[in-house]
Amino acid sequence: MRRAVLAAARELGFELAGIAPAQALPELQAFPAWIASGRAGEMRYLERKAPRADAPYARENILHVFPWARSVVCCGLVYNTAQPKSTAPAPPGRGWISRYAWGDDYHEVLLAKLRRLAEHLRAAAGAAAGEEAGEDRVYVDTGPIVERVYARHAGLGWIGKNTCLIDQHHGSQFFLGTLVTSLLIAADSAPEDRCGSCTRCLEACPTQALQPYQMDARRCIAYLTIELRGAVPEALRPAVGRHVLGCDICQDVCPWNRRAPVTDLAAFQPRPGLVNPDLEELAAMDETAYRERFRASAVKRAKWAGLRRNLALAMGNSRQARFRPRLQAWSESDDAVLREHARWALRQLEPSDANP
Ligand code: B12
Ligand code: SF4
Ligand code: SF4
Repeated sequence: MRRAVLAAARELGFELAGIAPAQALPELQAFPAWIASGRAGEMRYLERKAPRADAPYARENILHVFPWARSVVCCGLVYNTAQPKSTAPAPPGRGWISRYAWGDDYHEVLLAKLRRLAEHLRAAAGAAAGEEAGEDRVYVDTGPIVERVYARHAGLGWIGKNTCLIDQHHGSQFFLGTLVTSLLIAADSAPEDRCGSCTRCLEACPTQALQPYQMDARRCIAYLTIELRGAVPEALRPAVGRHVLGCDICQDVCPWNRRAPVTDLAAFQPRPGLVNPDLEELAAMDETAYRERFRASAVKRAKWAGLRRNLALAMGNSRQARFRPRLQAWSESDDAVLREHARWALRQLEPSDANP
């Protein structure tokens, strides 16, 4: 059954696949303290409670929510494409949308593959046992599972100091998909940590969001530009730089991504204009054009309001006077958050002697 499910995962296009045991894993002991320290920010879904009084958080142990689970099939799908890194020089006034959001929404791409994988597994189990396989669930992001921890124990990679899961051949620019099953399948083992004495990601992070193997998500640009609704804390705005959605810096400086392979999957190839996007071109879209352009795209998670807020910050941080008309228009917007961010951005465009 193990061989059949891993072969099926490869056939479906997953570059990485392995099996973890469905049990509380040692890294998850750090989870309650991470939540209690407030580092999840406003991502309340991470605090989902377990249906057991002695175990506060669902994510502490997969068995809290899936008591029938015996194995976790973890799969990785590369999204890296042959495009410049965020750390490479770009023309002035260009923004950055994270690499993972250039193509189609990854949730749908992976879920379709995982559903087919579950069918393969049921068929293999039925053939082996002469009866129907039991329960299973498939998830990409949204399940009460800390996916990287299970994927590590499924042998897909080690958790780097930047908190990403890294494979020595594929780097870290791959998504994870998870299939929880009641079938018992022989598990893999976790690979060794190959970060060594490197600290590049910790040093390159513009907001100092990282400590080795742990993140303060409240400071991460991915959180600030995608998850956070409302105002971006003023102290962090300059460090957000040109990012309008997500951030790739701690992966782009990682030596394991230097020669990482790229995908030829059509769904993950960049849509036009999203690599080093023109800020004014994005800002000129009305809401209808935005919905049309980002249909079935992960960019939609930031919402129309969030994207415009982020564009205002990136324009201010660019110090390019050509963005003044757009920012002036936004500084009178009915949207209070956009109005305030545009006014902040206009102050960044003032000559430096007036703005020491
Ligand atoms: C919330 C979330 C975020 C948050 C918080 C990120 C974070 N580090 O926790 C924000 C919005 C910031 C974010 C950003 C990104 N995310 Co995200 N995110 C998630 C999500 C939905 C939950 C993660 C979670 O539970 N975090 C809670 C913390 C506690 O978990 P953790 O960092 O994984 O920490 C564990 C380990 O680090 C472990 N640990 C391991 N070793 C050690 C050693 C020590 C000493 C200690 C103390 C702890 C420790 O302890 C923790 C468990 O208790 C997952 C999907 C999922 N369901 O898992 C995707 C996921 C992790 N994200 C993903 C991606 C692609 C990204 C971005 C690259 C997107 C972007 N470019 O903008 C960035 C990467 C930023 C980064 N450096 O991690 C991928 C990661 C793939 C990979 N190869 O690693 C995932 C798996 C989604 C997917 N299905 O593919 N994300
Ligand atoms: S994604 Fe960007 S802001 Fe977040 S930890 Fe990595 S470098 Fe820092
Ligand atoms: S940059 Fe260095 S320390 Fe950071 S994740 Fe990559 S190898 Fe590990």
